[in-house]
Amino acid sequence: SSDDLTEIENYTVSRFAKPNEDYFGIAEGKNIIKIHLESFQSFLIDYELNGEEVTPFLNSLAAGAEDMTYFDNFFHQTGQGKTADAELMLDTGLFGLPQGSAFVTKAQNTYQSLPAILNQERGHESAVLHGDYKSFWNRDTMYKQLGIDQFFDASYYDMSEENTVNLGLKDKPFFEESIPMLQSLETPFYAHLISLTNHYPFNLGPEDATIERATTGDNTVDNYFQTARYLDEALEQFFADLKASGLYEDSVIMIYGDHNGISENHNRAMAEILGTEITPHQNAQNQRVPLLIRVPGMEGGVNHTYGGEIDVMATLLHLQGINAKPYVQFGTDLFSEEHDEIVSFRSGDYITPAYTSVNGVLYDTETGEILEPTEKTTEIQEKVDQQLDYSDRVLYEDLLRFHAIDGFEPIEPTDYHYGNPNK
Ligand code: GP9
Ligand code: MN
Repeated sequence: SSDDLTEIENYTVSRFAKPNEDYFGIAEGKNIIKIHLESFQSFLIDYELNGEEVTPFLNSLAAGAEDMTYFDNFFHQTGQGKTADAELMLDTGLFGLPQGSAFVTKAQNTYQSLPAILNQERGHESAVLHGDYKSFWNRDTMYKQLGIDQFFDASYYDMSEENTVNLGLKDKPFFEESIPMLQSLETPFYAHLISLTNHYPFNLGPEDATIERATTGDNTVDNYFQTARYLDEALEQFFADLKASGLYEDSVIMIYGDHNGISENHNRAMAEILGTEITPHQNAQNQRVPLLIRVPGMEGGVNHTYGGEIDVMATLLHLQGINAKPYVQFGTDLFSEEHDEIVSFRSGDYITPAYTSVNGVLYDTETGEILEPTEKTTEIQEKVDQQLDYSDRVLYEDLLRFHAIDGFEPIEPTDYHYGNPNK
């Protein structure tokens, strides 16, 4: 009911983290190029396999090249919806559901999404680019609900057999063929490129493999390094192409890993890879995924702030000089002094700079030592439960229907069409 909305709105307003003055509006009117690194975990950054860097290009970015800011304590917060949950969090500031995927079951809801806000407040044209067909994961329906202007799906790409592996289009042709599509957008634009090759089962033909497989004997883990390297090379070429096309200079570039690629079923092999036993505490640490942001005019470097996918929307809004406060969303700006460093996992587990909680067992985040609960940690757990519960209620009760925001026009899904005119 609208009373529920009022309660939740009071909560999001009270939790609002006010923008950092140094960065508020620093990217106003700039393009945003958002790059989704499929199944990419942060342990790959600076990891050496047989003395060789796996992802040399991403490593250079993580070290501050191209003025990138690298968040090395950033976590995915996805549930069963995986990719779709990551997309949902980044574009709405709402958590995925405890079961199933909101992209499938809540694709008729009302949303007040990042692409729509950017469009209305700053004139951004929004686009998603991805090498699978549009109905996969119900994207075509959900994207209309999110107000995404253009959806360049597989029908816009060369999907010939030599161009595809795992779930769809290979990353190299994907990024290469995406350049003219980006150039066709009105500026400023908000473009979301979703990579695909680094996806389970991480197959890659010998013609594309430029690093040896690992040798743990676990196929999934052993393959993972080859597809991660392939993605790294695709990305390096994409940066070069963005520069050559003139799109690079005036764009915010944001890169993120959507979720883990290696599940707990592979703990034995992962222990060998990381040289440490995969305890529940260690497994929680392994849910780090990279977040890198390059903002023209902002100096790069490593930022150790704890945060997660839910925080990206508020961060991007503030960089554009749009106050996140009126929106019912559950993240806080990563650059804000008041940013909340409690990272809620979808399971109700959590991680903070001091504590890691898994299945009700409390650990010291730094050392992994088991700790006794305190008043403080009970309070953190309550906050985590509250946040997830409120977010779920927004989705289950479709509460944003009742949420009027001054100056924000509700999204009209029938205004959006994704047919490829050339097909
Ligand atoms: C589907 C792709 C993968 O197009 O984005 O989804 P996932 O299996 O990672 O949820
Ligand atoms: Mn995914």
